Amino acid sequence: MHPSFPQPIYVTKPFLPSIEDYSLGLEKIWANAWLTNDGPLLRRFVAALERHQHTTNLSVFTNGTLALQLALRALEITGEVITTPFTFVATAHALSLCGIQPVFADIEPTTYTLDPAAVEAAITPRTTAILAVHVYGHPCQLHALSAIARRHHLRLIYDAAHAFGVTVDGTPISHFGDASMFSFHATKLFHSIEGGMLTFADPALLAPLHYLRNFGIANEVEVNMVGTNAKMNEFQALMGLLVLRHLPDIIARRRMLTECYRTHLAGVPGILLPPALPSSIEYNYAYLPIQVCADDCSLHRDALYEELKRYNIVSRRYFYPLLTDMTCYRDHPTRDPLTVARHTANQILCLPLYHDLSTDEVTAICDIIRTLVVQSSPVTVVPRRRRFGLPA
Ligand code: T4K
Repeated sequence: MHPSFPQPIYVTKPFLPSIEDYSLGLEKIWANAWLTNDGPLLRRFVAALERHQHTTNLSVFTNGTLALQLALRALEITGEVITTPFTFVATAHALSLCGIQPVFADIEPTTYTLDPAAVEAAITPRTTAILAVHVYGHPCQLHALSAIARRHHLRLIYDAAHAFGVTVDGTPISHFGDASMFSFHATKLFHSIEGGMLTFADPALLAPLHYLRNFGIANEVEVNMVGTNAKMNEFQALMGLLVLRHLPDIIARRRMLTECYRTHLAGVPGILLPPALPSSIEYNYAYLPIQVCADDCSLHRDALYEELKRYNIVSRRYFYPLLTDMTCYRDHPTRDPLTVARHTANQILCLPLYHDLSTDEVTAICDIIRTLVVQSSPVTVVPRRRRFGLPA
């Protein structure tokens, strides 16, 4: 049997540039004595992001959640917004905090993104927008969602928290929809410690977003609108600038580790990986989700999650429970039975994936999973028909 890891292997670990490079940047911050409020590093970071994203229609914020709230404010979204229950809670919280009612619709079984048919079925006269999530960096059905939005005169906003670096037919994913929010949190493949970015189709949003993230201040004596404090500081911008330089290496490394997982988990009964994305999509390998199908291997996802912890492997059940099962959304009226989302949330498990992870560690994690699945089989596997009281 494989020994447990001496140190915890977490689901993720932030990529860190060299401490020498960060220290050089700190010296500049010290010399400038300018720590936040549109400082020189922030401006350089924005310029670098504009080059990377091929657009000047972007704005950066102190985190992704505030960025999303301010996108909703700038686009003047009200009423009901259709979104997914299979996401991090911040997606729905951004709506709720803006006084908007989230309406949850079901997802697709392979990419786990919103099912366009479910979105269309959820539209009511109060619907004003769709807030779709490129969960794990998997692009949503961009064309189908955009057609629905056009047909019903709805805004289309993407929570692209996981999707930095993804392109579709060579176009950065930030170019789709009315606005997209990217999270630069430390747990993301690209990060600025904390941070967020909005990209948007209408250049007229640049000015209101600029005001909204800085209390609505226009100048020393003018406050244009009720804004908040969502500014990114110089330390965050410095980290973002340095990590951005390494992005191609980061993605290449994650791709290699993902392929290693795919090779070593192939044929393990009951362990499913999402199918590879079409070649038109340049993926960022943001997460390594597997589905644990107890019907095929007898080991329930939660048992595997607990067993892995005994080996010091700290996987995560992103995104379980469904938002609709959380206390704060439990009493929320939901018309859709959310069959696929519920099934997925009960089977999903995200395995460790980060730059510093070695292929030996990936191989060991896969060996441990294979052993656990095989070990559990003779004791607990009950043929499906017997479990349901049917003759074998
Ligand atoms: N929309 C979506 C779809 C999102 O996934 C998120 C954030 C947002 C919106 C909101 O964006 P932000 O406002 O956060 O920019 C983490 C992150 O905190 C959160 O940003 C992220 N999604 C979510 C999916 O994951 P937790 O509660 O799982 O984080 P935590 O602290 O348990 O960290 C996970 C693992 O990462 C730890 O086990 C160890 C490792 N870790 C973490 C940190 C913070 C490190 O090794 N070093 C670190 O500094 O939420």
